[in-house]
Amino acid sequence: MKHVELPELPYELNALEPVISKQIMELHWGKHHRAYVNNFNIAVDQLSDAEKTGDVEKMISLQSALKFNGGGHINHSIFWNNLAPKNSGGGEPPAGELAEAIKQQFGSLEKLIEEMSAKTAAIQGSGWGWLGLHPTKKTLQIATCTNQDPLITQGLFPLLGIDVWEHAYYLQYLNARPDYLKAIWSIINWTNVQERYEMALVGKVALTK
Ligand code: MN3
Repeated sequence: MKHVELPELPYELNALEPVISKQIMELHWGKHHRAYVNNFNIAVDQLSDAEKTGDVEKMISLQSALKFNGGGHINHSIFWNNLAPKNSGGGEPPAGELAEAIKQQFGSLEKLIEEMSAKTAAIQGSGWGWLGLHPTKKTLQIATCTNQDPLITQGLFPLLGIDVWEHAYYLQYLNARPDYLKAIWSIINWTNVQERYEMALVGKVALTK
């Protein structure tokens, strides 16, 4: 049974060039994200079978596959919408409430970018850099997660995620993760981040918008 599905991309595979190549998108969305979706669905079916037979050990053994593949699906679903082609608003600075909050808490958008890039570049191994919202303090926070752990595991609502698994950049940027992190800001869809911010402020987490 299909519990989750691979979302359509909101743009063409080559639309993020030259920052992210068509080939990376074909593999990243078409193969990697598809694998997280398929493997999550398989694990949920297995969990359902284990529940029916009361197989507690099996249920426990499925937890890491559920977290890894479910997290992979959630993170990438957000990521695709966090990006936009340069001719469709990519890189245009945020406006409204989000812009105000960034200015108040970080001093400027440039400062936020600097801090988030540095922390994300420093992730050991594979993971994600995030701008999140603390659900009760309503403050913006920069955080990092390893593997495919979703940001909610750190108690924050995800607003903007940057994938620093090697599959996200290696074909173009080789080992130069900081170069990828410098380039990606020119295709960030701040309108999407602003929408996610407004929803997060009222306690909602959107995955596919
Ligand atoms: Mn990825």
